[in-house]
Amino acid sequence: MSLATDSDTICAIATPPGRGGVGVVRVSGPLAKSIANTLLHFDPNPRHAHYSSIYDASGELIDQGIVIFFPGPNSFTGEDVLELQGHGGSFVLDRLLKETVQCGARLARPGEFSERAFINDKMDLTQAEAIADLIESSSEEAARSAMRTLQGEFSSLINTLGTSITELRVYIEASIDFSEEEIDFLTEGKTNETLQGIIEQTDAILAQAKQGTILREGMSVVIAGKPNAGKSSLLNSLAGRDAAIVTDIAGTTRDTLIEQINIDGMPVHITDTAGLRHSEDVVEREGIKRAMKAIASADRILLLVDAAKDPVTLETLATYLTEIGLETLLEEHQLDRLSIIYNKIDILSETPSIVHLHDDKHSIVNIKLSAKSQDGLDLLRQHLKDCMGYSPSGEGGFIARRRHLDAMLRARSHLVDAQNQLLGSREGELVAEDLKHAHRCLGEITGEFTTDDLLGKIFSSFCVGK
Ligand SMILES: Nc1nc2c(ncn2[C@@H]2O[C@H](COP(=O)(O)OP(=O)(O)O)[C@@H](O)[C@H]2O)c(=O)[nH]1
Ligand SMILES: [Mg+2]
Repeated sequence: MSLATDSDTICAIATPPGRGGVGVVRVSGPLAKSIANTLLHFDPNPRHAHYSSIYDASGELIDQGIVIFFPGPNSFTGEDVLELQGHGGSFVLDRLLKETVQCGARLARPGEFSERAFINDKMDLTQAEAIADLIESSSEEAARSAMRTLQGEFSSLINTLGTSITELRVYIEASIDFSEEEIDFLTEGKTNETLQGIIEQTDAILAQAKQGTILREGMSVVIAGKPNAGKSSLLNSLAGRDAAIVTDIAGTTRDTLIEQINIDGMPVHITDTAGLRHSEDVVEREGIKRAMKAIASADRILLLVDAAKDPVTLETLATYLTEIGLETLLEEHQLDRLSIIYNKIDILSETPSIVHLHDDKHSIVNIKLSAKSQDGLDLLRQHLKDCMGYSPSGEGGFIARRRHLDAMLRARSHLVDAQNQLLGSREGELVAEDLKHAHRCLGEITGEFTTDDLLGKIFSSFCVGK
């Protein structure tokens, strides 16, 4: 770790902007104690909740509230920390903040309190990230999982894996020194067995981490199709409220509209779009442009069609997509993101179903439902979970980020390289080298090995005051 904490004292309003019952100003650094003296006119006891008046430099009363002083290292950041819990009005809090700056503190950057906690070894990087993820979690399941990561469950799995890798490397390096025995030792099955066990352990953590990233990032779904197919009705049914306007007038929806829902804890961002058709109307054309943009980036595209009017099949799909301007979906792998939804089966008195439409090149899921009567919506919900490979874990899941997955995948590929060396060339030194790389990748996850750039990127996405 090369990043060092500076000796500045930092301050920030830790509560959200606006009015609230209580508002908190947080101060961390060497001046925290003298700031307390100046603002409170007395020396607070460590970790004691004082009900106190808070004054400005001229002695005028600014506010009254609870103040707590945490001497380092037993504080959130590991430094001296002062918390001023005043009344939650923006002018009061601004004045408190200004006074702390007058006393020599500077305004904290986003995430700077957490960054200091990390640098002072109060928590590792996954735990610091979990704080931000807990604050931003968009479902109960996500919040629970973030809490587990914050408790260190993810880090402890990574650390255990790292220890196993190091032990194997040390064992291999020790035997390299006895070169006559090296061959015997590398050919005996035990080394490979241990390595195989480590790879399997990595896969198990990877599978859990993948669930964790779904919980954190959620799934983006876009509902697309011709005007009047029932797109807005489907959005409303999934959201459980009348979010979008539904009429039988084609072209009602002209802008994209996003609703956040969750399916068994999986956060889903659903976008309703303007109906796709040729239009001379400027507003509608802009809406269609926005729809295209949403379609381009979605995890899943639901092509909604009126079952009675447009029973699209695999044979007619290409023509149909071209007709509504979605021919780009015919390009390589784009159809993998598409599901065809037959809506309005209530009119045809059909029952809901889910089938795969096959030809020699494609297999596309086809769901029959009714957005109006809500029959078949459960099939759609299950299908969306299946698309992401989401399986709610109940107990024991933890939150993870894409960055963690990337690092784990790189670690895994070094482990596989090590195994290939072991079974192929049998060069002990090369095996040890691969194991070292694998360990390094795991260290990036917990922050044992990181660059200042990466840390800057991670902490700057936090909120101010955290
Ligand atoms: N019978 C029936 N009508 C539906 C269904 N879904 C939507 N509609 C009707 O189709 C019309 C267009 O619906 P809307 O959701 O605005 O379609 P959009 O233009 O694709 O957003 C409205 O009159 C809806 O009430 C359905 O499942 N069954
Ligand atoms: Mg609509």
